[in-house]
Amino acid sequence: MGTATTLHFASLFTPDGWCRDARVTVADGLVSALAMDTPPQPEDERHAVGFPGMPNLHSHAFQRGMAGLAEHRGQGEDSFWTWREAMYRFVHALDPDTFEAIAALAYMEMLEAGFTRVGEFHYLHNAPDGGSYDNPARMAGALAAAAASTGQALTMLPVFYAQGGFGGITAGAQQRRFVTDPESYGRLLEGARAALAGLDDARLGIAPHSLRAVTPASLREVLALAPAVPVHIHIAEQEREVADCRDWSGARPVQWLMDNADVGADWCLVHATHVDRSELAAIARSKAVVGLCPITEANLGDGVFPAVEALGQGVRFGIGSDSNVRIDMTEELRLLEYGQRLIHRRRNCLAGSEGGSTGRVLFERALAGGQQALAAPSPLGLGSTADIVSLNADHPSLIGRSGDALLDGLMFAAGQGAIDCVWRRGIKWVEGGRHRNRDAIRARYRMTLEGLLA
Ligand code: NGQ
Ligand code: ZN
Repeated sequence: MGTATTLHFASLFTPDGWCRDARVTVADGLVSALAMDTPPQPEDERHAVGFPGMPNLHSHAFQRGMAGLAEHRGQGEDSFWTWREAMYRFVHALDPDTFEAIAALAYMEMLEAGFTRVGEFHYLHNAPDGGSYDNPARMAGALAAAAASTGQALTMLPVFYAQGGFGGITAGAQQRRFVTDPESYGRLLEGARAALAGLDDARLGIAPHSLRAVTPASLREVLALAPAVPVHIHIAEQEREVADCRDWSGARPVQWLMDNADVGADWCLVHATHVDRSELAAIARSKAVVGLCPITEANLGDGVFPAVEALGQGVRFGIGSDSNVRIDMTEELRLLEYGQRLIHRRRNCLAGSEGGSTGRVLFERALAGGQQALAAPSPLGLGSTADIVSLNADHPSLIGRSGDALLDGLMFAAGQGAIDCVWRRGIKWVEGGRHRNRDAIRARYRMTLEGLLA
């Protein structure tokens, strides 16, 4: 047993609400005692405001390396689909080493942003010629290494990708690094499990890429390979995808999924942007989590998720940084609310009942949804990993605030700049807003990008 340390927070936000004078004792990375209304003891490390780290339920870490590189007009109209072409070109150049260097930067920035677990929707499995690496989980291993060197907790979601589009269209040359069949996918899962074996708090799930990329039969086979683990899928992100799904099946994507798979609380429907009322009701009944990625959905021109209707129906949600064009927890939640304000021309759209704080509702819902979707330990529970964020209470946008007004101030005024320390499994990886390995991780990233973009 290592020695225990105790953190004292004048204000601590927990899933049960705000607590004053909270002492959190951490032993071997886990919360071993929690006491409220207790003044600080001389040996305590003192902080003003703390809250649980936020899960980031959807990331493609490598896309951090192309952030901002697809913001100029091409020929004709730019869209999600033209962005995807640029992404495919970038992906082609990556190898295990460059992949790891980019992921390390992304995972470090996630910690600095207050994200203490990432759901990595990982599909870059194969070598550039489309053949499997000697170890089929070679690239998954690179992600595990990035998680280890940054302290980030990882829920690895190896992706199953079988076809280029609805109706059995063969995957194109640009997609060959993603493709497996159900049998080789089974080996990949085994390899990924081995890659995670030495990593603290890692979880493994599965991820059929999208209804576009799987056949009904292969989807069933893959779901049967790994029962009782998180299942993540991209769904109904683009209007063209909805139209193609209807042409193929007669049903909208979410409707098709609900009719053809046993969608329950272990599922995460990523985006689910284009859903109608009955689809929202079905998602609510299923207890599945919707994985919202507001910054990426804005960047890619996907559309706006009907969040007011969804929350009204009791749909669960979490947030993800997806393309990692920006890595900012507060910005994701703020943009989720602002999209609704712009559409409905009202304020505090997602605050719930009268008197509700928008910052608090967004924060606590995303915390619960992210935890569920990533099979994460309960935030700040006894015996859970000590994954905690503290704020710099001297930030101008936080001065004089207490309780929910701190979350409103963080989300709408201060932004990520107010984050002071981040503990992951009891280790203070971020202090004064800086990750302890920032210089080395940035230096490696710089060399990597200079090589890739040369
Ligand atoms: C992805 N990203 O897998 O990275 C996708 C693009 C696709 C988003 N959907 C590729 N945001 O969906 O076919
Ligand atoms: Zn995605």
